[in-house]
Amino acid sequence: MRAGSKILGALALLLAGAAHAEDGYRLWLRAAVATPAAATITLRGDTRTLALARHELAASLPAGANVTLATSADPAVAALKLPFAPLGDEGYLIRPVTLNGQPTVLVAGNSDRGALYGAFALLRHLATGGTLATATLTSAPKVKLRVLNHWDNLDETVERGYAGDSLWDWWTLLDRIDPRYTDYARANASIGINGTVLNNVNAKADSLTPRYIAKAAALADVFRPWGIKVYLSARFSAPIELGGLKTADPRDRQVAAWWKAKADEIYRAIPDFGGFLVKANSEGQPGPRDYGASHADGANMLAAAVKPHGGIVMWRAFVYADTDPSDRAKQAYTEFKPLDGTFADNVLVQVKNGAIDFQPREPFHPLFGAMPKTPLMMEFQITKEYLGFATHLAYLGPLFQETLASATGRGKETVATVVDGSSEGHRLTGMAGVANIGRDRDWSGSTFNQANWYVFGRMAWDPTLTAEPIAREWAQQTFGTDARVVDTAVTMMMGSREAVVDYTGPLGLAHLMATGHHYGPGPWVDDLKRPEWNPAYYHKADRQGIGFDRTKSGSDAIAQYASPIAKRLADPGTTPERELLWFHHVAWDRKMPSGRTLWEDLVAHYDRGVAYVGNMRSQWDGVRTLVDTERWQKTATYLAVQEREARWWRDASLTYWMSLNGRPLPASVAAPEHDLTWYKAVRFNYVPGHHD
Ligand code: BDP
Repeated sequence: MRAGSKILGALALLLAGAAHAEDGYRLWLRAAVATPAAATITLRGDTRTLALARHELAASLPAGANVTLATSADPAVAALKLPFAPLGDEGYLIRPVTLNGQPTVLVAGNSDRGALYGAFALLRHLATGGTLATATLTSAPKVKLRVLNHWDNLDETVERGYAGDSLWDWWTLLDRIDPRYTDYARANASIGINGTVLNNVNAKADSLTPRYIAKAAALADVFRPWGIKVYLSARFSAPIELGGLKTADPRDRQVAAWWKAKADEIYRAIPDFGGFLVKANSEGQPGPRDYGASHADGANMLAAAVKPHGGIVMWRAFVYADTDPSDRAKQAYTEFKPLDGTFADNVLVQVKNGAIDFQPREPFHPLFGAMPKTPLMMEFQITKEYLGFATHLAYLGPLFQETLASATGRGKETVATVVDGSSEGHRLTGMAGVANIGRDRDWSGSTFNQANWYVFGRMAWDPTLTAEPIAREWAQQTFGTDARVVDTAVTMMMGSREAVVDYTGPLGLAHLMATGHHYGPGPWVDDLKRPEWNPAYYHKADRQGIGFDRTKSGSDAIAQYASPIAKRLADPGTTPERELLWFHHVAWDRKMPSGRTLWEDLVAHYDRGVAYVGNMRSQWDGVRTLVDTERWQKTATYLAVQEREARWWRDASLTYWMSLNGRPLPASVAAPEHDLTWYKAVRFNYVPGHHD
């Protein structure tokens, strides 16, 4: 190579480095001092996890800091008689102490994982304006299993994924361990996530073959020191597909023996394998109901297979059938509630936050609180299938908080106290989030989407945390502590989910998006083969009114809630306005608390949603010079997309509602840009996240 081209090569590398410098790869883990190693970090103990914790601290602690990483088993630490008991397996304690005559900040847990979480907590404390002198922190997770669900396929596509291909390069795995696997584990550990389901709930049996078990084991080896266990989605018919059996009936001895042998095989490769996640008898997936057996029969058979190894089964309650003519919102409860008390003690039933499907707003799922003898695991969707994919800015903290804080109507119980087990004294507890992570450089498709991964982890650790402070700590770690940027980001984020509700389905409307890929509006769709796949099924709009009557005169879904809640929901006047059309069919002319008619209010919501996005754009413009160019620009571009699409949603929806109700728009409201035929004709192919 000639000298000139060498220099050019070096320059290209440098530029590539610079181009990558602020591309979002580093997520919220950006704090790093100019002179690492200037701090004194003492390790009391010799594990890989403690070494990782030291490495984290070494990269970020200010010069002169003196920190000790330890577990409570260390004799010198034990001698301090600190309150370790309440920390459990994974909690941490941070405080200034004197150890061996030296002042130091102790970061410790009962396990090395606790110490690792403590190290990240200390860094978070420092990155959000705290000092070492004020570093007195204690925390233990309220939820035991804090798990990401990857809907990743073996062909490396991601169902409902909007951040590129799967992070798992299944094809090269085992030979090649992508450094991103480590970076992924590190990011998860920093927010307390301790499990990951590697493959799609719409599972292929191939994931359970020796070839793929070996690949999963390679990932488990990378994740283990970060405190993360691997789980697999299991296809219920695998004994037929892989084992050559004639049936997958869970009551069949050979079937149970096949699963037991399969579990033994997995545990030989992955000794700390977490267990199975199962989607059964839902949207065409096989399951025990195919044989007249119950969901509990299926779950318990798998649970018996993993039990000797300490594994668990997460059995999803997301079921609805085209053979069942009842309200889709009722079906999971109808099927699962009678099974309460029949599940093995290593089974969790995983319930989506709402009774339909991850809509921008749903009332909390009536199963929460209704199955006291069964640990119910929360399932949130972090990927924004219904909230604008990766391009729309929608911070999900308020959605998660709204669900978790919902009172179930049984004494002081809330969804959070059901999920964290405190209501019924369950020790096995869990929260799952459908991941928004892919191979994009910024992991989640946009900088602000990273906040949804972040807030999921933080709320899984403690479901009583609230959205705003988490948004703030995320923004401080992601953009730096300049208050102008942080305040702007937090203000934008906090109203952003409500804006999506406003421009896609205000006042309790839901499931109005286009078919299959779910991109954009399609409230007029009414010709799909399953009734409950049609938006028209959900809004039931006609000339007189709009909304789904779920009271006694309708599907009576409200009877699935505890009586104080059911009572409140029985009357449109006492139903929270934001859920009105979820529970009631309401006349367009109904007088609303605002003094306007329902129709006028509906229009106002659509307009408010669009205006909010416009506002976010101008707020973001205001911090242009304060945020690095690459992240600023991508966000600005996506906000422009969002504004265009918010208007599209608003215009298409209003045009359609007007075609049904024959009402004019209120005075001074902007007319939709096109007519209904135009909106109906809009078609898209090759939409991300949809691979049919
Ligand atoms: C829906 C998705 C579909 C998933 C399903 C599920 O559209 O892709 O397979 O939920 O959760 O939200 O099983």
